[in-house]
Amino acid sequence: MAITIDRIDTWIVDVPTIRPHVLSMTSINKQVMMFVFVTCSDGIVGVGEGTTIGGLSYGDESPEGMKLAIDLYCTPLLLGQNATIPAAAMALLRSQVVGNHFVKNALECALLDAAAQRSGVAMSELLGGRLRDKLPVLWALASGDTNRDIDEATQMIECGRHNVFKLKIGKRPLKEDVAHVAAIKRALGDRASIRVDVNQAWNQHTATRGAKMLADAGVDLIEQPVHRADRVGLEQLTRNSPVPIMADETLNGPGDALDIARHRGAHAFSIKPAQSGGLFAAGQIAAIATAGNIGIYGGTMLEGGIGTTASAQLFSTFEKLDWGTELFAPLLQTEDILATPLTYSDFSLHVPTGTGLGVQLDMDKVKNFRRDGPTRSVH
Ligand code: MUC
Ligand code: MG
Repeated sequence: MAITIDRIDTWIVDVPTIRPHVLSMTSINKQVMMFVFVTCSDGIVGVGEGTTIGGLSYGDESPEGMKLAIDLYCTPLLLGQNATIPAAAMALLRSQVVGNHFVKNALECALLDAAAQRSGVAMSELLGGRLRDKLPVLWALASGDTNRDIDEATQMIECGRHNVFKLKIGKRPLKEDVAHVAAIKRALGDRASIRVDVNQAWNQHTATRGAKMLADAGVDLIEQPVHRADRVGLEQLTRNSPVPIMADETLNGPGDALDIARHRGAHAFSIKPAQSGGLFAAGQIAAIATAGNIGIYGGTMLEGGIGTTASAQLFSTFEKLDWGTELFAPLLQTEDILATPLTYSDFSLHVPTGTGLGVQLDMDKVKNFRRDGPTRSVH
């Protein structure tokens, strides 16, 4: 008898951050995670996560909206489907649900987690096979305060956790932002690589000036300087900037990747499974980047332990990982909601080796942080 998808539960969980995280478009003090649990008829439960930044201020989907989309539209489609063929379940979902990339990614992760547990392998093996056990991981300096950022970075370097830093800029006038970046680079010197993420805040003129000023300040990479819709602007910058340009918010799936690659519209791609519409879609972006000779970077939506591990499982299969990863976000939360926290050392994240995702949620902690709602048990 076929093993079927028997039940799907969604929870919203709020965990505070260790400090404010300030981006050009919003500041956050907590991270909101939507967890989806897919229970199969053989008793195996797969889990996935849908997380974004600042409700709807970063992208088109919010955790609350993801929950609603799954409860109302995806669950009725998936119940009773064969749980052993995640690709078929996802094809059905894609045929009936437009967009909703974060939702698709969370469900695909849960289906793959369950399938990999059932097969007794790590999720990376269903995604093509693991090529590395450790992923280089940077830290984002985004407290909004230059001295606090310098202290934070110094501590990270000294304890061997991170020596690459991404500075979130774009909120302040250009000159102030560049002074902030230059002060941090001066303080850290050759001990660290400094990159910036503008989160779409600049127009073309500011971006052109900013790229030159940031080059003089010693910055190694500029992420998404202009609005996500301004592909032509990104392409022009890529042609002229003295610092490599990375695409992030403009990259919402393999179609975007192909379009950008065709026009040589970026030097690097920040690959995010949620933004891409799933783990396999993110893998397809990596293939397009490789074919187009575009640098690869493992991005994050500041997911907690589940989403971060899913991304790590995928990124571990990448042949090229030119710019490393930013899978640091569980460390930004005050409480780790995994039964065994992920290991960060040697400036790297260790990819879990157990079956499925290879990590388990600490359900007591998760229940503690869970928003009020139906208290049906998932285990
Ligand atoms: C983004 O804009 O890349 C990743 C790191 C961080 O601080 O924010 C996220 C999203
Ligand atoms: Mg970014």
